[in-house]
Order: sequence, then structure tokens, then C-alpha cells
Amino acid sequence: MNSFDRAVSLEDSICEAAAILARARHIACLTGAGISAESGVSTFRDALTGLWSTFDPQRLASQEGFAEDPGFVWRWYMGRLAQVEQAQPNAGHRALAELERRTRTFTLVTQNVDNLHERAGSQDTLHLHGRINTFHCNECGAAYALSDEDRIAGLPPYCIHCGGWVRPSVVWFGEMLPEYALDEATRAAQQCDVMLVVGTSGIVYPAASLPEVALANGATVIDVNPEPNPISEVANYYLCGTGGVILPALMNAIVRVDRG
Ligand code: BJW
Ligand code: ZN
Repeated sequence: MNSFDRAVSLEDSICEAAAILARARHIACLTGAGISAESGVSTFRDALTGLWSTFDPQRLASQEGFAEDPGFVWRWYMGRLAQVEQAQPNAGHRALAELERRTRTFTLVTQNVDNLHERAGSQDTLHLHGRINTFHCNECGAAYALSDEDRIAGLPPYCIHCGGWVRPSVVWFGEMLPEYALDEATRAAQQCDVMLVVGTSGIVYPAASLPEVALANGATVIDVNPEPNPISEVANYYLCGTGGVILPALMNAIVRVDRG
């Protein structure tokens, strides 16, 4: 039974969760698209505004889709890159950077391909699904530096080494996650006292298994999300609200705990 089922008020749940975070020696934090929603970056699965409310994920985030229509996939990613570049970190990103500064060991794991955590001041963020602003050859893997012309070209550039298509360095369905990031994220899930989960629908694996690993190893799991989801069902604390509202409230409550 979690805080939501116990019908504890949101305010009391925030105070209880803050006391646990204030005492924690190792906090792991898993973020998803929702943390960047208040920065104007679209989520994937929102029924009305999500990137995939109008596009089929298999056409845009798989090798099969890229092979079928590389220009379509390229134009879509260039549009998203522009959206991400215009976005600014929000109060949720900043609160997590502040939490990192006051915690002995803090591991930030994101599924997001934007760089808003880094721009808010977070250090050493583990990117499970890559980054939208780096590029490599889909055939030989060589790194590629994007030019201004590439952004407006209707097709992806060619690799100068092998002639293959260049693609964004993000992880599509059916592809392996970066080994280092996944290993470190799994280690953090096994070793943390508390896992804070923010803004993910919790349905894409292996990222969605991290809270399960944390729970299995005895950690307290706190989920921040305006919508119930598979993680909020099993979390010890479900804080129903947006990252931009709940995370600063949590930080304020932690400061109050610290002052006694
Ligand atoms: C707010 C908010 C606010 C709104 N504040 N919150 C086990 C079981 C079943 C399937 C699999 C499995 N293991 C592997 C799979 C297959 C697959 C998978 O998980 N499929 C499921 C969908 C069924 N996984 C893979 O293929 C992964 N690779 C892999 O496992 O390799 C090994 C392997 C290979 C081959 C065969 C078998 C195994 C790769 C997954 C790659 C995911 N890539 C994407 C695209 C990245 C590129 C791009 O950006 O375009 O990553 S998919 C997309 O989903 C993106 C996201 O990072 C990811 C997660 O989405 P997220 O962040 O949760 O966003 P949303 O939109 O879903 O949710 C937003 C949430 O925010 C909502 O809850 C809102 O309520 C909330 N919210 N506003 C806080 N203001
Ligand atoms: Zn190449």
C-alpha cells in the first residue's frame, strides 16, 4: 500500500518523502520525458500533444522505419532538435541539480535525449537513450559533426568513411542501450537507499525495470507524475503532480528537515 492508497494528503506525502530523501546516503533518480514537458519539449505518449499521438513510433524510432524512409525520419529529428535547442531547463530540472549538490551520492539516470539536466547544473547524467544533438553513421558508427546545411536538407547526410546514412545518436526500439550507462544505472538501482522517479510512463524496458530493481533491493521508491502509471502502482510514495511543482516543493521540505 503506498501513500496514495493510504489517502495521505499530498502535503503530508511530500513531507514524509522529503524526510526520507534528506536522510538518504545514495539517491538514484530516473527521469523521463515528463520532466521536460514544462520546458516545452513534447512527451511521446500524451494522447493529445505527444509526439506519437500523430506518428507511428515504429516509423520514427526503429531501424525498419529509417530504412523505409530516411528523409522522413531525418526531418522529424531535425524538427525535434530545434525544439530542444530552444527549450530552457525548468524548476524541476533545477531542483534535481540542487538535490544532487546536497546528497552524498546521487546518480541521475535519464531516458531523455535532451540536455536540459546538464544545462540546469546536473553532473555526470547517464543517458540511457542517447542524445539528440550528436550523430553517427548508421553503418560504420563513425561520429559525424552536423552542419547548418544538414539541418535543412530533406535527407540525412552521407558518412564520409563508408557512404552510409548518418543518424542521430539516440536508441531506437530493438537496439541495445549504451553499455556503460545501463551498467551504472543498474548498479545505482541496486545500491541506492531511495529512487526518485519523475515523468516517465514506465513502459519502455529496460529503463522501466530500474525502479523494480531498487524495490527488490530494499530501496524506497518515490514517483512524481501527474498521471498514475505502472511505477506509481508499486512505489512507496506517489506524488501526483508535475515535476515543475512537486520537485521544488520537495526541495523546500528537505531544507526544512535539515533546519530541524
Ligand atoms: C509529466 C509531466 C510533467 C507529463 N511532470 N511528469 C521487456 C518487456 C517488453 C518489451 C521489452 C522488454 N525489453 C525490451 C523490450 C522492447 C522495447 C520495449 O520496451 N518495448 C515496450 C514499449 C513494449 N525496448 C527496447 O527495444 C530497448 N532496447 C532493448 O531492450 O535492447 C535489448 C533488446 C534488443 C532486441 C531485442 C530484445 C532486447 C530500446 C528502447 C529505446 C527507447 N527509445 C525511445 C526513443 C528514443 C529516441 C527519440 O527520442 O526519438 O525513447 S522510445 C521513447 O520512450 C523514448 C523515451 O525515452 C521512452 C520512454 O518514454 P517516457 O520518457 O516514459 O515518455 P512518455 O511520453 O511515455 O511518458 C511521459 C510521462 O510524463 C507520462 O507518464 C506523463 O504522465 C508524464 N508527464 N507531463 C512530470 N509536467
Ligand atoms: Zn560510415
